[in-house]
Amino acid sequence: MNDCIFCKIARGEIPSSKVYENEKILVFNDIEPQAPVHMLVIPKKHFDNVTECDNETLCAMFDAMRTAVRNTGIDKDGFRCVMNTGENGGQSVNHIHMHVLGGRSLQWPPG
Ligand code: DGP
Repeated sequence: MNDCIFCKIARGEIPSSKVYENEKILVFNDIEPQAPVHMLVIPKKHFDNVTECDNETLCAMFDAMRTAVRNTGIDKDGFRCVMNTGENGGQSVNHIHMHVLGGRSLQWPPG
């Protein structure tokens, strides 16, 4: 067992506000929401970041994301998916995760 915070969330050792879950993937609400809807999509298996994750898992993440955006209704007006990666990318939790933001108009480019 490792000390990764998202592994602990995936194992249910730390509570989370779940949006969607299947055998491989968990979607839960971000603890510091930056938009009315701000979800995180993670694989239950640990990968540090997108460069280390296998294609099958990435596909499962995108599949779960599509279900989650439909379930929350943000698919209608649009949303944004972001994977912050590494130091320059602003990744603070080293367990691959996809931010899914929606429910308001989002600015571009990010800072
Ligand atoms: P990033 O900076 O891209 O690595 O994003 C990490 C996100 O994870 C950040 O938006 C806050 C969120 N986060 C960190 N710890 C927790 C937690 O314990 N629970 C939940 N729900 N979100 C967390």
